[in-house]
Amino acid sequence: MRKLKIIGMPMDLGQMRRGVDMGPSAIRYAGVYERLQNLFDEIIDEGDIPVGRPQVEVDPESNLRNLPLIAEKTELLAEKVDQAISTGSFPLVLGGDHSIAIGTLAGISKHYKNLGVIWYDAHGDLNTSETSPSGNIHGMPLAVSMGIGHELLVNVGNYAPKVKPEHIVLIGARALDDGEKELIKEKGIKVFTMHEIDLMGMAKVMEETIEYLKDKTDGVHLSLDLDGLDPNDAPGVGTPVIGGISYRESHLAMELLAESKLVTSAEFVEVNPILDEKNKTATLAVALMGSLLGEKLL
Ligand code: HAR
Ligand code: MN
Ligand code: MN
Ligand code: MN
Repeated sequence: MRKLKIIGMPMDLGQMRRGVDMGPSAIRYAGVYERLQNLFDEIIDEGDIPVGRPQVEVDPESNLRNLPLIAEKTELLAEKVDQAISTGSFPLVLGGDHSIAIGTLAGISKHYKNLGVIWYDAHGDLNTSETSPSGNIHGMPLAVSMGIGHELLVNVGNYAPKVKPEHIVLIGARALDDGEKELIKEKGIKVFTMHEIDLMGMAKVMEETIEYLKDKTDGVHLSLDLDGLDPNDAPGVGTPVIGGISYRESHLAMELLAESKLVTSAEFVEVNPILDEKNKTATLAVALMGSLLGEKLL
């Protein structure tokens, strides 16, 4: 029996622009349940993790914004995601800014010895408090999940690391900070920047991604930041970067992942309905979920 659990994580604490907390609502409003209904025997919408509306505060020591709150709330998400997997469901997490991935990965990774992660994003999200230009934790979750970063974040779920550098693939990168570039080189992380996507085409990029992960991982998490797509297709994001992955390339990527049957969990993050045009970005997210989870054109 194929089961799906939808988990909303309305958290906007990892960055400065409000509105991304409404992402889960916008995605539900765009019809996520209806779109996926026929692809599963059972879909349970777990509702949203209670995040609350605290003041933005900067930790004086580490310069990290909302540090203790993000650690506390991602812990709640980790528990929910863990439960979903324990009950045999595919967890689909709706963000929220990308800092939620700290919780998602903490909930998932304990179920896999060698979890693969596909990070579909304009950014690397590989900063630490030392390399971050902003102090925004949504620029850090991938480093945190490798065990690099503030201990409060690294130890969410009470274990670290969640993922090994050789099990990560970045797709769509085009705005990497210097410290992130260094970390990528130091750890030998596989990256398909926009340059490779232009040069090789998305079909080849996905073929190589799947080939790279399939034998060495026992599960693969897709962490899809909508800003990986071009802002023309996905305008409702807090940190748009021009020159991104197209609507069609993204559908192809999702379709090839569906065909590979590798993906065991997913999250769609950074949908900001305040910045969007008539819920275009949430609607796009739902369409991509359809392709990822097995919808066919014919
Ligand atoms: N790299 C920049 C920083 O650390 C910008 C991060 C931007 N954001 C995201 N994550 N949306 O992918 O602040
Ligand atoms: Mn049904
Ligand atoms: Mn991101
Ligand atoms: Mn991003």
